[in-house]
Amino acid sequence: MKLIVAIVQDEDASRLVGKLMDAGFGVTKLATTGGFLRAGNTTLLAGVDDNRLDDAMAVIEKVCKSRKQMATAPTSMAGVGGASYSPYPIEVMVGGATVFVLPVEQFVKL
Ligand code: 2BA
Repeated sequence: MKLIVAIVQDEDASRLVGKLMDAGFGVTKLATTGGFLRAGNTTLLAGVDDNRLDDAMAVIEKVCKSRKQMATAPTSMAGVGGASYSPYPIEVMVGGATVFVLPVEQFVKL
């Protein structure tokens, strides 16, 4: 078994959860925040059997779109009291999905 950790954009999250559930996968949805943009995104946890990993990845790839996002990103100059922010908006291309696949040592429901 594998654990898929997929960081996706909020806009894609509900549809992706629906499609994964329709395909028979169990999913947990977490509200998360990206470290660079400091904006909300969504992290999905899905435990999948090894022989269904490719199916789950295909669903994620189909649903998640890359988008340009304007952001006032933190600069590397740390000011008093924390990171400072550039006054100029920058354009970044945000995935798709950032996906980690981890081996699962044990899966139990108690
Ligand atoms: P954020 O950290 O808010 O990053 C949003 C987007 O900003 C990134 O999109 C990338 O296009 C850009 N970006 C990030 N760091 C940058 C930098 N130092 N300089 C210039 N541009 C930068 P994605 O790469 O698609 O990442 C989307 C979200 O996935 C990230 O949101 C973060 O929450 C997560 N993520 C990405 N890589 C990760 C990693 N190695 N470990 C954990 N989470 C990760």
